[in-house]
Amino acid sequence: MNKLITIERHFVEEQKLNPHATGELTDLLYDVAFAAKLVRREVVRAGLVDILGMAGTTNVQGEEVKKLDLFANEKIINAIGQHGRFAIMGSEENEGTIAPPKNETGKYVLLFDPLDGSSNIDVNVSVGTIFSIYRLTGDNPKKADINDCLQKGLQQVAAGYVIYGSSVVMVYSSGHGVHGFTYDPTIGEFLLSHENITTPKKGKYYSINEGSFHQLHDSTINYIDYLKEEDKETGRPYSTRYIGSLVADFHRNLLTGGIFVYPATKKHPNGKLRLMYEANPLAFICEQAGGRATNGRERILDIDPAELHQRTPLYIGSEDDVLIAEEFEQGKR
Ligand code: AHM
Ligand code: MG
Repeated sequence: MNKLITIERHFVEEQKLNPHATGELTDLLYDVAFAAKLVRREVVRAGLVDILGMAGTTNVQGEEVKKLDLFANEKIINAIGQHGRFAIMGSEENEGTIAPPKNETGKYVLLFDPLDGSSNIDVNVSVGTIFSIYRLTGDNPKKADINDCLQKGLQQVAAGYVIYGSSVVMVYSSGHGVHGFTYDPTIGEFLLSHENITTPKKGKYYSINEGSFHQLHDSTINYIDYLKEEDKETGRPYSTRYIGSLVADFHRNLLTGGIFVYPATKKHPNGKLRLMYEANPLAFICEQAGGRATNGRERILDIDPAELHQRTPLYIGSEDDVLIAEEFEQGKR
């Protein structure tokens, strides 16, 4: 029988790879995994909202029923906040930064998107939580401020996501490869199921929202045309896969190979996705798995952020596929 390795055990083993580790990162990752379990509990009951009470109304216990993404945000802030194992946090759902409880503070910065793909919640399609962890830039946690959040993705010490799908899977990297854990609801644990994930150099899927065809620039249209052409040698045409939940689209492509593109469009000149909450953590995971992530011109992890909620175009996935997409984006093809 295979050894059963819980995610907590894995965090501890990874910590041993760093002789200077104090255990603080391990504790914070543990809190993130715990928060994910709380979010999962609600996500799997999402379909019951109609029976138990609509979002925005009062449920049978007399409590206000929250929209699931706001609920997830609150759960994560509370679950992680109660231990104060961070110096400052930022959430896609909060305008400004979030401070730890008084007298509690750690040395890490946590940025997260509590429930990404929210348009899919009501129709039973996969959604996800994405997170990103940085070290403080200075050594006084009491002085943590927005500048600690605005670091290049390159500075991430860990990142990951949880996909609430046909099974619930948490994928993370702390710089020693990418590992995936599947949740076993009968024992309430995430168990190691995907050790050392590497993404294929080239894939057969492309994920772009072609519904926005008339908003796309010619460079993107040319690229899509290229993917649809028949050519045995390069494995074309590619198949389309687009769920509309970044975590789900990314996770599939990570395992099977392929490319996800959310380009700059006429409607979204800077793309739609957020650099700090979506692009950076997934770029970190993707690179750790041997893939590539850029904005079409520049490596995502090299972008110097100016704002917490800044958007970026995103080309992410198998290295060969992203390289070709960049050539189109830059007018070289
Ligand atoms: P959200 O943060 O409001 O959920 O939006 C992010 C989502 C991503 O999960 C997904 O890749 C993208 O928006 C889909 O956008 P579109 O519907 O424009 O294709
Ligand atoms: Mg999002």
